[in-house]
Amino acid sequence: MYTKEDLKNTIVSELGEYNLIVVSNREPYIHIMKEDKIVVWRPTGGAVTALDPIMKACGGTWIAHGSGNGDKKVVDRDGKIKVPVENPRYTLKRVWLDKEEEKGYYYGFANETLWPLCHISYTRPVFRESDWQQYKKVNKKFADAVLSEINHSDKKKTIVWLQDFHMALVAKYIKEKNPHVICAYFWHIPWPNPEVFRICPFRKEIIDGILANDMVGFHIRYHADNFIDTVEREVEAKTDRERNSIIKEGHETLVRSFPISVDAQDIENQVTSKETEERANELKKELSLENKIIFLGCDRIDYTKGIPERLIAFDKFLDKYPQYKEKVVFVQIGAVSRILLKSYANINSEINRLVGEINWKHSTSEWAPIVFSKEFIPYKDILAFYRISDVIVISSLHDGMNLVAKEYIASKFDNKGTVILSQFTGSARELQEAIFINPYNINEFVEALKCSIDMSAKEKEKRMKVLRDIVSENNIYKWAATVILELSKFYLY
Ligand code: GDG
Repeated sequence: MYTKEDLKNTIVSELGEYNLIVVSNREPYIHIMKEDKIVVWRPTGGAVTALDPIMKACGGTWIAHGSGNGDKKVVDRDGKIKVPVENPRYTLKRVWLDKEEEKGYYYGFANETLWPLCHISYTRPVFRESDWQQYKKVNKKFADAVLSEINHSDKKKTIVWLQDFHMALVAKYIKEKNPHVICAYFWHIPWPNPEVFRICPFRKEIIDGILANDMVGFHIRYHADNFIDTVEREVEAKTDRERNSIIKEGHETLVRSFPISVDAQDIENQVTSKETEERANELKKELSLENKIIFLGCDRIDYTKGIPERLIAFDKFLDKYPQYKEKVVFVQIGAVSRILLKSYANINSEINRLVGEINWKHSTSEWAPIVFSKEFIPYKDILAFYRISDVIVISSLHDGMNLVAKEYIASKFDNKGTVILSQFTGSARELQEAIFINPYNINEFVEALKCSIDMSAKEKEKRMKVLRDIVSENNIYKWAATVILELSKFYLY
């Protein structure tokens, strides 16, 4: 199994002295004011969950939007703080955005344009010129924050590692001022085919911005190929399918796939701790889950995650197999996100309505079929829920990877537990021992729920063992090392 020490050794042997700068919109730690006290939160979201262990292992600087109402109170003059606060391992540098910037760049262009454009879930993207202008302005701000770090970084090699669809133009702005900086970009969501992407009025500038990077990564080969196809269709550039690279105006961008993962060992350690065991027992009692078959859904509340589809399938399952009434419970957890947007307010109302209707329809004096929590839950509690649940249900309509699937597998230290997984997630490519569903096919979904109960204990254990081997072998440290090894090729020139 690849460890954090192996990752450190790989970096030192490949790059020697280095200065790693990660840039993302979301910060890994948020300081929140609560009744005159400042508390630290770990925000929801896949990219942050994946990168924090890497930064803890490698050190460096993480530049992100300071979005907490206590954030300014704890940083130094440069907006910096060492994190994690209790055991500092790297520097978090916060970039401040005003309301107009946040509205246009984050809510508008990132979440109402790029997110629906790249996910095939039939939510129409919105194209506003004003959002695009704010997106460009904020990307410049992030580029300036990076450049100011490089000036201070003496002779070390600098690697800038940009994260996700919020940062499409940052490499371009960096390279305009300092062409020698190595920039890598990881796009955490799907890249659609050219037919879908071509409706975006700003597509050529977006592609130009991305091609300023020396390497661009996607979770799966399919999305990388979609990107190359889009480039071929939209801009004048030479694509090399052998090398999987694109050359534009003499600059080469490698296009690669790196399936992201989790810190499997750390998850297992936390799940098997006394503390999690106790919390798991408490939750079972509090929520009347003792002696029940527990289905679990855990997602940021988002219209791409297929939450209504899974509730409807569960409703139909109870209609078709009433013998399971009072024997099963569906626990749906995960925090509300991007709630200021209409599409997210709508999905929230729809989920609330469905939970209300299904519970009303099937509940008895002793039992309600669905337990629903949309509060932000501490990560320790998420792990406790993984521990007590029999089946994880992942029904995304489209998902770059889906880390919940991998977290759940990593948590099943006793090889008990079953994964129902949408075929439209990136993780479906690796996790072949899951029970696959097409979330749009409700009848098939109902049978998958039934199958996850009926499957023999021996078969479940056999499948979980294989899944656990995959996740522990291809963990987050191996993922980062693979990226670094690819990047290190630049230093050979
Ligand atoms: C994007 C891509 C890709 C959820 N609710 C709470 C909470 N979570 C945590 C989960 C998990 C993370 O959020 C969700 O990760 P996913 O990967 O499932 O999904 P996205 O947020 O959409 O992530 C995705 C990922 O980036 C990484 O590249 O896999 O395809 O869409 O870690 O546990 N965490 C806490 N409270 C909650 O209420 N603490």
